[in-house]
Amino acid sequence: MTTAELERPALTPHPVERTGIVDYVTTTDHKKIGLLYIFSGLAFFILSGILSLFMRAELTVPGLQFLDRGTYNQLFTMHGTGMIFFFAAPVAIGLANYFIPLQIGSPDVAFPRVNAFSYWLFLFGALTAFSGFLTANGAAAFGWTGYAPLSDTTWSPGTGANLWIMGLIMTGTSGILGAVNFIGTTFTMRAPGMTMFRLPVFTWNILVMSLLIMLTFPVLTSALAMLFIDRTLGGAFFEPAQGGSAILWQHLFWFFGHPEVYILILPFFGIVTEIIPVFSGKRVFGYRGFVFATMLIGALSFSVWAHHMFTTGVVSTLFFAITSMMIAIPTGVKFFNWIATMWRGRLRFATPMLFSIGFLFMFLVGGITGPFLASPAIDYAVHDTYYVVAHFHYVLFGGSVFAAFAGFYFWMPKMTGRLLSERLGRWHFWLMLIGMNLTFFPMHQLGLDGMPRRVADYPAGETAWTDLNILISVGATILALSIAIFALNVVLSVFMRRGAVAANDPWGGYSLEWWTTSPPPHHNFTSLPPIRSERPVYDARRHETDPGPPNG
Ligand code: HAS
Ligand code: CU
Repeated sequence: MTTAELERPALTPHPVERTGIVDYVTTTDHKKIGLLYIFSGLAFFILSGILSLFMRAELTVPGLQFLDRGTYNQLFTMHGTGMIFFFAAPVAIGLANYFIPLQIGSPDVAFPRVNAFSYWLFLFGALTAFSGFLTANGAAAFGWTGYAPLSDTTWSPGTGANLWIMGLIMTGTSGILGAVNFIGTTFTMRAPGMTMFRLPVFTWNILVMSLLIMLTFPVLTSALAMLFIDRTLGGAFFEPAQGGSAILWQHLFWFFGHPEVYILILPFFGIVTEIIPVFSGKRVFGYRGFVFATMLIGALSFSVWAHHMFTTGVVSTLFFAITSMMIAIPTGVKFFNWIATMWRGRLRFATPMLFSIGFLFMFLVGGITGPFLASPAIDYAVHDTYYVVAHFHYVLFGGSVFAAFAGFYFWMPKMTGRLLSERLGRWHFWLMLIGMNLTFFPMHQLGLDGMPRRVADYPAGETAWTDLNILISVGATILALSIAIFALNVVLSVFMRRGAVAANDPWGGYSLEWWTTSPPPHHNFTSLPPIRSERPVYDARRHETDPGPPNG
């Protein structure tokens, strides 16, 4: 190997290209589109979070104080819709947009114009759904699951529901186009030497996520189209009185909806799998195990949908209980691999690692309540109670959100050229950890005590419920505070440029994004190191300090 091959780009930050708003509107650069996705996703995170604070204000004590029941229904519907469709998936897609081309050594994604189109379709779709709040009857109010017959015109008259359907059809189409792009990019744009089994695990997980999107989003989109026909053209797909089937909606929705929950976690598994090895000073334990476990989770996720429908009485509880519990096996493989990666490593507890470890503990709590819910006998007791709310917030907040923040602290320096403040980052982490547990842990107890989900009020006689609800609202306030600290951190460190200037590789990273400048130039790379393993930058760094035998 020649020294020229090993020559790294200058260690000074790349002069940030001065870009105006117009440039972001017309761009087809995957990095700018990635940033657009990330910042729009974060905006919807804050918006949907504010909706939940209104719900917490209402639920703190019994009696209706601020909201009427109808408004409350709109709030939880748009909270769930916003968090799942407009925040969690888009932020993952944004990070994937930014980092997949970098991680595989490519100048851009396979279809840059389609990529720009996907982003704008997503943004306008999300705004369309939220615009329901501006209509006479308000926004959709039947939950993010849109169950029939609640979503028909008798129960949900008005334009808000139609806007919700249209919005989701748009964001769903955007997701499909995004998935096509990631699959095309990963299969066709890899740098020489970047074989499939040298792909960073994040890229692998996005690939599997994309396959899940390709196979399930069309199902949701079709169901939504059918619902739209029922509502506006006199169709009767989901109207039993006219020969339709309400349960059909649930089958279609959950055939999409259960793989969707893995769409919402696989990218974030990928992020922590990038971070833990770097901050443990070791290579990832069981690389192939991770990849195959991801594939197995993806495949199994198509066979479990009816665990959301146990109490309908029309599904085989035994079959779906067994398949659901089997998912614990590949997930458990990942857990043991994460722990083995840290085992005897030289651990560094910088913020990305703190959030990753927070993820491990919190996701574990949420994951473990999964098999409980997958046991039909238990599910019959706790279905539609706060126990389910506790489960999915531990996996989605404790899992996806913790890992997303791990990713932000890890990659923000690469995207912006500035490191976020570690001090504010630690405040953010600890407050979020405390707030999250105060908010969501008591919900297990509330659920076991029988408090139903999706209600604006509860009886004043249930004093235990009131105590727990007060605790939960205190927790939610702490959570909101922690997010405000993160926002402050971004404003101070990035926008006001107070953060330390990031070198190419501030953490001692392994994958190719750490080879180029922070932020990378328009076409990403001026040179690439030889790619001989899944961590080429680490190999090159080793080679610089110890070049080995000549010509070696
Ligand atoms: Fe879930 C409901 C079952 C993972 C998200 N889930 C939801 C909802 C959401 C959601 C959003 O079977 C509510 C939807 C709504 O609005 O109605 N879930 C599971 C199972 C797993 C699981 C079995 N869920 C997730 C992930 C999510 C997510 C990931 C998003 C990120 N979930 C259910 C069921 C319902 C449900 C029912 C319906 C409830 C109802 O009544 O409505 C698994 O993938 C979890 C696997 C992970 C672990 C932890 C790590 C594994 C280790 C290995 C050893 C563990 C073993 C198990 C051997 C298990 C460490 C030991 C078993 C013991 C019982 C101790
Ligand atoms: Cu499920």
